[in-house]
Amino acid sequence: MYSRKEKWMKLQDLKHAGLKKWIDEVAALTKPEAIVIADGSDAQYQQLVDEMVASGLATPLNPEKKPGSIAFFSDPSDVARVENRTYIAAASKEAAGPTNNWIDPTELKKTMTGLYDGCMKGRTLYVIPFSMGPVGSNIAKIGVELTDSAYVVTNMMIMTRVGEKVLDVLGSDGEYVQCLHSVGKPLADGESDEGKWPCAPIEQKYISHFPESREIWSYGSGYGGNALLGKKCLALRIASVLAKDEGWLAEHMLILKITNPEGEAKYVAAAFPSACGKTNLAMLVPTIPGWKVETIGDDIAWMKFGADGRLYAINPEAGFFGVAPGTSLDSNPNAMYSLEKNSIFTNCALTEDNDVWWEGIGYDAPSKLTDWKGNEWVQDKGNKEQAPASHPNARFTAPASQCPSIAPEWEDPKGVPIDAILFGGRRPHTVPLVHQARDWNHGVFLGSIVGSEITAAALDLKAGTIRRDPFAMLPFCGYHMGEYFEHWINLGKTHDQSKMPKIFYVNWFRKTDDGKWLWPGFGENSRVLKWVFEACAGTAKTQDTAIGIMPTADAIDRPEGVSEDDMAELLCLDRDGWLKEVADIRENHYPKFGDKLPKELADMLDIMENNLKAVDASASCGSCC
Ligand code: OXD
Ligand code: MN
Repeated sequence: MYSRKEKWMKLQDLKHAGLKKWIDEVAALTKPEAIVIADGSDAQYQQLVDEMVASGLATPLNPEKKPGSIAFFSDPSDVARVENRTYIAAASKEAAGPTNNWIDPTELKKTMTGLYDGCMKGRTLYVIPFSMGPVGSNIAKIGVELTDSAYVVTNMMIMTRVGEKVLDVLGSDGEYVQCLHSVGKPLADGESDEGKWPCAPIEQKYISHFPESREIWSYGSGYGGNALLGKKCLALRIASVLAKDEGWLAEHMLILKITNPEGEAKYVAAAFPSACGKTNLAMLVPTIPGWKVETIGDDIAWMKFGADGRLYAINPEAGFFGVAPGTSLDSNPNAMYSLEKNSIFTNCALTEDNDVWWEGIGYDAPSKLTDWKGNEWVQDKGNKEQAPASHPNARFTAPASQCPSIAPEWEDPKGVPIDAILFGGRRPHTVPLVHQARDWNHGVFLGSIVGSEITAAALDLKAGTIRRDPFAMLPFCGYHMGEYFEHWINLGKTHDQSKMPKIFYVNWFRKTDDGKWLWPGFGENSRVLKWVFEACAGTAKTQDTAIGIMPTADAIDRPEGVSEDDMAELLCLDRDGWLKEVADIRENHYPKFGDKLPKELADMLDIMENNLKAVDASASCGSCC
């Protein structure tokens, strides 16, 4: 047993007795044919790639167009995170809260142990020691993922710091988060999954988190957030529990650095629900002369208080797992340059000369393509019903170090001091381009009411309705969301608020009544970031309003194509719209959290309502709303 691939580090070389024991237990249960320890070396990465290419699972891309890169095509049923099969198996249902799926942990472990039994027969068990955050940073955490997917190993090698350097920090008894993963679908005797993307049927998929024991067990999916367990599972769901217990924050936030023409820099963290352009904002190219934006991270921020009372953030990841469709040299040139080489593409379309193509890449499809399902695909521009060539959730996995806008300090182990936190979502009406919270609790209130418009009918919601996603954490909080709000409120009570980040709510997605965008977005969002910068520096032109601090009408430079009237509409106080918002929060949103809703937030809602009612209805926003 375990005789294959002996040239890599061996099990007996591991110094950590607890880790060795766990690997032995998992191997005894899952019965792999071999065990390989991921050492993080280029040679091992290349060997895994070569094996996946040889088996037909990976397609090598044209070395002249995408050097060092490969493409994968998943099973058509395994294309995204599966929220309805994602569980927070806390000791009680109450601890998981009303917004998470829950199964009793003992029962869930029993079910999953049954599924794991023998599931790796004929396959290799890979051991991936990884660090979320720069190795050795006091904000970083170590995890070890055991998986039977080489696709997962290569993606984890880009997305996290993997290998011997991590084992060195772990030493002989260091703490780590156990992450167990199998693609599922055990092989029958004599069967091989060469070239196939194995996965289990939906009812056998489980993405399970055991917050008390800090364990992750994932079964049945090989895709993204279900399988790369350092990302959403560890860095958000488990880390949010650690953060609550240890007094810090694990958030679904990008981190960027903005520098003014005088060379002064501020650091901004920003939370938006999925598919609201976090990667684009993190890599924005400013349109205002003299200003510079650099990237620290595009998806997750871990923030801890420093000795000076400020909140310091690291990006726990080392790569980008970005949505490909819509990414182009226009929408996000820095992402396009990041993925030029050494990248992994999943479910993109393939050109005849082995390059990738996706909808919204910025140029027409070449005459013939292979779509993500492996079928020949010829673009039919007149046909709006034509199925896309790449899956809408097709992804690129690219090293962050290849991003031209990456900030030199992106791997600073002590993190960067955060000056501003932004919340936002897709809100075609009501919510202005930007407003600022009056204080910390008001900021927590703004985070708690984040929502985004459903653009196409999804789940049980009708298109056009607002799906609340507080702090953009609803799918990612590992405990009761009411307690999560409380944790944020408590940080404001126990720390010097004058040193804490200022909090803002932004909305790039305002539309006119006939459905046109009021704000151009993308690089032009730098104009809003400039106002945020000035608000942090105390130099912004501001006015106090019923909903918080807002820019004066002339405070934000107008981009080309945005008229004075458009700007007035973007910055108006829509009294009636906000009163409807208050009613929706009161009736439909806050009651979900029951008696765990902090009183401070209920009070904020009352204050906002009273403020709005005191506004003269006829004078609230002239004719624009
Ligand atoms: C992601 C998400 O993939 O938020 O980052 O869904
Ligand atoms: Mn995300």
